[in-house]
Amino acid sequence: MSAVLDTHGHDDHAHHPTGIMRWVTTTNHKDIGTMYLWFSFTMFLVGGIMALVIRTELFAPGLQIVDPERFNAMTTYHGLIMVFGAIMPAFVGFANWLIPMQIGAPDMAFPRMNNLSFWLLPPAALLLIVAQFTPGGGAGVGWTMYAPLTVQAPMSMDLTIFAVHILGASSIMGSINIITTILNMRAPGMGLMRIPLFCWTWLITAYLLIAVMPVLAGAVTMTLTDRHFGTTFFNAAGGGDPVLYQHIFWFFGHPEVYIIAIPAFGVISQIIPAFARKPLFGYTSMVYATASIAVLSFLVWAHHMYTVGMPVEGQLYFMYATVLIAVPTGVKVFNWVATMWRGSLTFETPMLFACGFLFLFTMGGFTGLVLSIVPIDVQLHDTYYVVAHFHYVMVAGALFSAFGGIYFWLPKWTGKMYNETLGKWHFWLSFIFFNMTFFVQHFLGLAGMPRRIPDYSLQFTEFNVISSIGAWGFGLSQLLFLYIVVSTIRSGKKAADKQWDGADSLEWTHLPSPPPYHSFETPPVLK
Ligand code: CA
Ligand code: CU1
Repeated sequence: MSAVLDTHGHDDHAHHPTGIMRWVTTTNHKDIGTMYLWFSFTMFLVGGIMALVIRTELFAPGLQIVDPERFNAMTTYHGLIMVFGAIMPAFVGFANWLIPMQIGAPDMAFPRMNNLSFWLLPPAALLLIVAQFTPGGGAGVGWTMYAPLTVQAPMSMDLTIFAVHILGASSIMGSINIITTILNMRAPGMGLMRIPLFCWTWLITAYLLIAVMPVLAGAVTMTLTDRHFGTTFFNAAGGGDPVLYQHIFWFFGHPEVYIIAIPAFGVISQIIPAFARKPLFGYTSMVYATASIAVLSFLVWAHHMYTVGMPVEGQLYFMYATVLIAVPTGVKVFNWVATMWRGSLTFETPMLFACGFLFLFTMGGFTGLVLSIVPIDVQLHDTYYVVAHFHYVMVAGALFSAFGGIYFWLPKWTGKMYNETLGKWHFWLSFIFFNMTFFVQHFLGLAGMPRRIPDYSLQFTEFNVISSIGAWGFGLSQLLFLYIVVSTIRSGKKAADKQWDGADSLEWTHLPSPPPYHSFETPPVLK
């Protein structure tokens, strides 16, 4: 008998689970990364269907397909599912796949905890979906779950609170894993200022998550005790204050925006150098700019609540602090453009998504600046302008970055090459339909159409029709993405040994020495 016995005397090979049990019990960072990415895509479709319910109702004034309660539940769970189920897990998937490979570690620091981090997600997602079908329907409280409405919401609110707790626990465990891996498991000789920028962005994001997820947990726990245990944290009649909820929520909520955006910055910072055939411009300033954005993100939360009746000094402080974030963000955009400057640019699908990101995310940043100005925000607060703004940040920012990253690393992950023509189709369809959906919403907001409303006045009809057609186009375009990925896995052509000429920030692991500065030493030349 030649079986390999492990330290407990077990036959290692005999106990290797196969089939579904392989995925349930896996501690391999690549398996877990893959599961995160597929989970994320599934939630993207679920949240997307909810978005299409919203946009279909808004195709015409008057009520056609859903009642107002259902509509409000749709906006709520669309937001929660997209933020916590689709975007965040997508970037944790990238972290699992890339961080160990980029720093030369055999796996994540705590592989079993890594497994648990992932497997907490499906039950939480299930709670958010099942909430729609509980007595009273989904809670139409908005993804921000503002008090005092949450205190009166139906029992689905309790499912939602439990889901948020589970998601938070998962994020915190994932963050502990990422921080420990990056700080302790780098290849010998690899200083922190030599790790690929994607690792830096996740290191910073993980600290943000550990700082703010407990704050969100606190906010929803106080909501829970207000609902069931007679406390009055958010009830003025008992000495509490509903505005307190908003302060706590946005102390989590604003850093959350950067928890989503910063790993997206990391992916873009890996893609652009590869297709410009130049090292990343200003690596050090990128690291410091990212860290500054993270620190500033804790100091601006009340720009979401200018209209609650805060003193003008408070409004001024939060306005100036918010505007300050444009400085490090400008540094990053400058560095990305400078990386492209005089490079030998080519525009394969990952680069198209990176450029789409750069253009549209910057636009979302500018409308954010517009909203940071108090007198303007007082006019635009809770209008479709805000909806347009944050969808430029979330969809054209985070989602386009994730698409770019998937096309960029798919050859490495699967050993197969996707269909470049179809990839470009996916980009252009997404780009055009995204703008068709959301650009017009700026005009709706400026004209005064409120957000989270199932019906609207006649004068808003034309732009809503355009937006709804755009949304269906965008949604259907994502089926093309699914087809591209599945057909790559099943029948894609074999990828080149060094796809993107080895500039995918992972190739250094074939070398005997630690990775060169900026991911690669000499700019690779395309044949
Ligand atoms: Ca309607
Ligand atoms: Cu904010």
